[in-house]
Amino acid sequence: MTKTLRIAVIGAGRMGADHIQRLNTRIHGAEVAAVVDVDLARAQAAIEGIPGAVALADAEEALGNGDVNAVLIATPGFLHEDILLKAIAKDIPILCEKPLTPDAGSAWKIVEAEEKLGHKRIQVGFMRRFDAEYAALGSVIRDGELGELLMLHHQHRNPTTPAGFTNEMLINDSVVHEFDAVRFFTGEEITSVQVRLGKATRNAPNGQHDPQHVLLETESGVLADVEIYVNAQFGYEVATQASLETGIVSIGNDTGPYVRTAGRWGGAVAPGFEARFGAAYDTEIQAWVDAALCGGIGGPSAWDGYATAACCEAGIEAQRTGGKVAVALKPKPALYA
Ligand code: ISE
Repeated sequence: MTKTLRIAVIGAGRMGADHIQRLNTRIHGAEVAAVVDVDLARAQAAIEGIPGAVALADAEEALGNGDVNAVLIATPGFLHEDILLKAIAKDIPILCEKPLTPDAGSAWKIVEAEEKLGHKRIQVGFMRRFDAEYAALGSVIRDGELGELLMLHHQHRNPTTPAGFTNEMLINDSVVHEFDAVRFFTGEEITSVQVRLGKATRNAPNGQHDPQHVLLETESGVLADVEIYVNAQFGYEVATQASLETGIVSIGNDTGPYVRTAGRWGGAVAPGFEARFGAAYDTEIQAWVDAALCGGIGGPSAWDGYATAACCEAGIEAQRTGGKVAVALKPKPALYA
């Protein structure tokens, strides 16, 4: 059994750089062996100070490197399919940032390829499942101490969007997290998605309608709404309020410390997802490494990636048509039962 994961990190952008830093400083049992980026200078900058790591411009070359025995994919979602299929063919542990792929057809190809392998190799980067408050709310719901879960209300706010962030990405790059969160909290699949476009901010770039209101329904009829607002200017905020039969539970609103001083009171607003979910990312990546060293995965699977991709596809149609769009899922393969 491998004692150390020697990881090729594909993509040295914002998320990739954050993972490289965490792998190099805080994660046990893993090392960065290679960093791949189409911008070779960016890959070279990312490996500075990491002994034995190489910088490459081609993912296939990294996967063929004898020193690499695992891969972390942190490129934009539309580039995932090709790298995933190549990594599955190598039968090595894979951590794939969300979305697995942006649409159901390509995500299903990944599920089929992994099913053919006969064991799970892909963990999908839904880090919120590893956030302490998310985990606590999940336990409250599962334990049933406040009765049945009836509704979920989500607020997902980003300060601004990077260049190239399309209107569709509000759904398949941002709300994809809530698709997974709703499935995580309810233990059910999502059956329909509706998107309403109301009054838009003047701070959104051309082509983006922001904010949007997304309404989901699950198998047992739990309703979940999401305010996705990605040019909210003030900071990064991800919060959820759950309505149960005998109580209301809120998470994600308060970031300590809470200060009272001359003329003002209050807490802090996180500037971005690295700060808000830093601890969750650390826990997520350590869980992946620990499980991968034992031949498994330690979090959301390719099925979760496929099911959320199907929600994204429905969400984008709903964005376009304004209608309520059913989520069509193929039967779940036995590997993910
Ligand atoms: C980004 O890719 C993330 O994953 C963040 O968690 C999310 O808040 C943001 O909207 C996405 O663009």
